[in-house]
Amino acid sequence: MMLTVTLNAALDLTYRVPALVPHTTHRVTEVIERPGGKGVNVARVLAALGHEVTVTGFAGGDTGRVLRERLADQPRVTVAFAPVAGTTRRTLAVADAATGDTTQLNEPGPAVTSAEWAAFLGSYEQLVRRPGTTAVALCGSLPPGVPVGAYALLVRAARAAHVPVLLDTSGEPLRRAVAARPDIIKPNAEELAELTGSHEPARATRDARRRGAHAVVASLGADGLLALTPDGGWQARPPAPVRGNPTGAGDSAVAGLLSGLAEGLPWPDRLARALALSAATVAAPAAGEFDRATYEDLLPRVTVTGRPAAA
Ligand code: TA6
Repeated sequence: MMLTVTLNAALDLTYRVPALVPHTTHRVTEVIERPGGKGVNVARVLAALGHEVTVTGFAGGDTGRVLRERLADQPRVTVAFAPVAGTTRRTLAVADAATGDTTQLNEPGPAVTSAEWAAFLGSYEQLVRRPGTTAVALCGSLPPGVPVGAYALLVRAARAAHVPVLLDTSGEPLRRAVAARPDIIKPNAEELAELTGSHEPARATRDARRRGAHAVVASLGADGLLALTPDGGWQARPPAPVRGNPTGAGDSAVAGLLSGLAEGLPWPDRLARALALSAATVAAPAAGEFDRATYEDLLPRVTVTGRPAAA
């Protein structure tokens, strides 16, 4: 059983328009509504891969109710959100069919009180210590009211319970939590540069490890995934770019890394899976989903170069 934490869950809405032109009215040609927020997307991909997964975080108000109901319908997903008096946010992705570009608009999320945060912490400690929890993923932005050191606390609790923990966030919450020594972080190039001050990915991944992360997997868009781990360093590259909606591609990479970790795959295989899943999500209509045919086609064609650490 894996656990994903989405403190700022969302109901994700995607509008497809023929071409996005500022200052004009658009006729939407397709509307997609899905449970979202990064950890929720990770959970949906893990479940589609056949893993049992529990989702936690906060859910409240009408959108929170819809989120719980939709997720409860998903096979292999157990819903364990903590309540919040405020209303779970919505996000809007506007997909421009002409260019293939997506414009993302994310609400800030509900204000979380200190009592709600304390109640969540108690339930998280229980979930992470539950026998059979194989890994935990901490994903996404923090809603207002949640302390900036939240992920550092959650990383420490997972490590105290001897459960491997993967962190996918940005900014100050990432900087503080890296010092708590997560097993894996998965920043994109921008988040890694913000953390380390270096725009050179090889140097920045080394720096992020020095700051405390055991393994760093940087997602570099068309350049694939760059990993620096205690077992060695590798780069996974896609055979060709995939066109489509990139929203949620990083979440699917996290699901690939986590499932590979839980199955005991060696790092190169984990990276190949993460990259193929990420590209297969670009080929799918929404975050938290992937095109299985694209995944199966790409997986054997991902190139992984690098080497294990010297013994
Ligand atoms: O990665 C895509 C996505 O997970 C969307 O589904 C949306 O809910 C958003 O990102 C949330 O990201 P944030 O950083 O605002 O927590």
